[in-house]
Amino acid sequence: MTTSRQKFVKKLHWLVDHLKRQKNNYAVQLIDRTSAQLTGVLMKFQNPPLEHLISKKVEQLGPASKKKKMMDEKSTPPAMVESLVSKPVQEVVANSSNQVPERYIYKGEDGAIDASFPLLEVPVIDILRLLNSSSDDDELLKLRSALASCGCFQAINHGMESSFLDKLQEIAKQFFVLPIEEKHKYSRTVEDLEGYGNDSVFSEHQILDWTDRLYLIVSPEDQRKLKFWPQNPECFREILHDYTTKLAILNELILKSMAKSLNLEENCFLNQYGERATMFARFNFYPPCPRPDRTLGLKPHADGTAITFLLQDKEVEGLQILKDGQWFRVPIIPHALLINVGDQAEIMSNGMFKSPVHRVVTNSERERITLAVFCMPESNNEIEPVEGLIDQKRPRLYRSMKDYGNIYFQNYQQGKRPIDAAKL
Ligand SMILES: O=C(O)CCC(=O)C(=O)O
Repeated sequence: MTTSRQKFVKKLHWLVDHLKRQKNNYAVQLIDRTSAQLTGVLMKFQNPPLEHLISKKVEQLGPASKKKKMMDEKSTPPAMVESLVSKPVQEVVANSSNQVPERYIYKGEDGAIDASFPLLEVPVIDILRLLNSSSDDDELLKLRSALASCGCFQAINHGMESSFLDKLQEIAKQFFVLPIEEKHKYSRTVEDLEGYGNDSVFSEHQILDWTDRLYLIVSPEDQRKLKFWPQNPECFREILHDYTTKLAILNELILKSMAKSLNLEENCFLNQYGERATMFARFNFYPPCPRPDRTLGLKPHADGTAITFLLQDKEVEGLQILKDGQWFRVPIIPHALLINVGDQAEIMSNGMFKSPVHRVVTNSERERITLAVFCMPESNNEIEPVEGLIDQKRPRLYRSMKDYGNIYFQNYQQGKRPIDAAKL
């Protein structure tokens, strides 16, 4: 096996060099990606039908010149989301006798992994007061300063009963503790980002997150793929629908308040959303981990959203935010929603609001369950810094762009900070 693989890698290197000499960068990208995928296949299946895989892949790719033409026509590369899906961590745990496989171990790239960093003072904002506030109200000033400094706040008095949020936590837990076969009915596939599962694997060196997820498109409603929405527990769909309907209202209120806090017309951010704004829900399950000092539940990232709502676990901490170059723990306030801005709000606000980099650490004692809901403008809508926030003192920092979600995905997978691609 090693010999065929070495031969294959050598051939690919030759091909990549050859294409580089011809300056065919797009073909190089495709080949690099294909090489990573095939390496993943080799790792997954001990006895790979190698030649068959290569010829099939080459057939799928077609001549590089044809792909190049497609790219020129669309001006962005066609989605390159093919990848392998890694095994759910719950299954790794079940088979690993308290060992963490090498693929989950960080080698120090993200600094010390430590669950005892200081607590961040995340501002607490009363949503009811925000709703009734005039432009110089304290709550609006607090919102502005929270989003300009740490990029997030804890929302209380948001209109959702504690018992309802408990129910939401409960259905998440009921889903993740189902038998493996039952959960696999909702498994994501290589083509779909949605469903139950884990990281896509793009390269053999990729370090995996110690988490299992259930990822679902919620809006626009006609885009929902119900085959991924659990029917067990029975009330799952109804409760998630109720929750996200309430969040859509809250999202609108927050966007209006953000505009008001900057003395702008209240719809200026909302207007960039479009009729068919997108909402995704992601249930995160972090099993206890025997090596919390070397493993991350979720690698550092900022969100590609405009607004993200996080329902934290009521008892188990894990989220950390990077502020002024230092990691801080995010405190738990039971039944509060942790709301943060994402890259698209940073762009629309011309950098006034900061999309925070965050990560999740694990612990060896207890599992942790959270629910993140990601809200963003319709992908066909152009987003850009609001006019009222551009002047001589504060020049425009970001370009106009459509489909930031796709730009985000492409950059994130290459380990780059996606918002850098939007900077002028
Ligand atoms: O689970 C958490 O605390 C954070 C989740 C998160 O950042 C995400 O799902 O993108």
